[in-house]
Amino acid sequence: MSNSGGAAAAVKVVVTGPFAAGKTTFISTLSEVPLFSTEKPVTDSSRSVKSMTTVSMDFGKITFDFEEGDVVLYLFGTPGQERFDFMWDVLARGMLGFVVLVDVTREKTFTEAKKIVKYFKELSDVPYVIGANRATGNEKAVSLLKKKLGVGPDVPVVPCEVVSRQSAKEVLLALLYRVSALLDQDSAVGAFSP
Ligand SMILES: Nc1nc2c(ncn2[C@@H]2O[C@H](COP(=O)(O)OP(=O)(O)OP(=O)(O)O)[C@@H](O)[C@H]2O)c(=O)[nH]1
Ligand SMILES: [Mg+2]
Repeated sequence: MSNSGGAAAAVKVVVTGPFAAGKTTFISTLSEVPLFSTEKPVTDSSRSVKSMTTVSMDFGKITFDFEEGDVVLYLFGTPGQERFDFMWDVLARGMLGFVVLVDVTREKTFTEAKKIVKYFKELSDVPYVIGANRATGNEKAVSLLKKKLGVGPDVPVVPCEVVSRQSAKEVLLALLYRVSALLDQDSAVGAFSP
């Protein structure tokens, strides 16, 4: 990625995935500004999983300091519950890439994750990566997730623990390399700059 002159490039990234995958935690772990979040108490049977859920969006920001210049990522987290999916289209507008987080310890959510991947791919043909959350000690579940999602070898599946900043950063870096490679390839680096 060329970002000469030290000017900051801005990239909009959507963080999506099934209910309780760790999306809000991911953005909160990474963001260098206080997390903007819209969490409300869970009112249906999912309450047994956790008490609060995102109802419209999360927002955070992280800067990567590369030799060529800063790249600022604006992170938009979606709600995980399907009844709030009207927000998915809104949040996806103008995104340059997306992350699909999946909690690998909850196999029941893998089918939902596959649907979400399909939905976002149809919204926009941009690079994406899968963040396999809670992967430590769950290598088998990560393999199963890969199989269930049926994504091609060009889609990175990055094992992570989103409570760790370093680990969460690796997921974003995997995405950023794909976004920048495509932009360089298309000679469309200009689109990267705000
Ligand atoms: N131990 C551990 N706990 C995690 C990790 N990631 C998320 N959690 C916990 O898992 C639960 C779900 O995390 P959230 O970040 O609220 O999930 P979400 O995807 O934003 O959920 P919705 O917005 O309701 O769809 C929370 O209780 C987190 O504290 C992780 O890597 N390790
Ligand atoms: Mg959330």
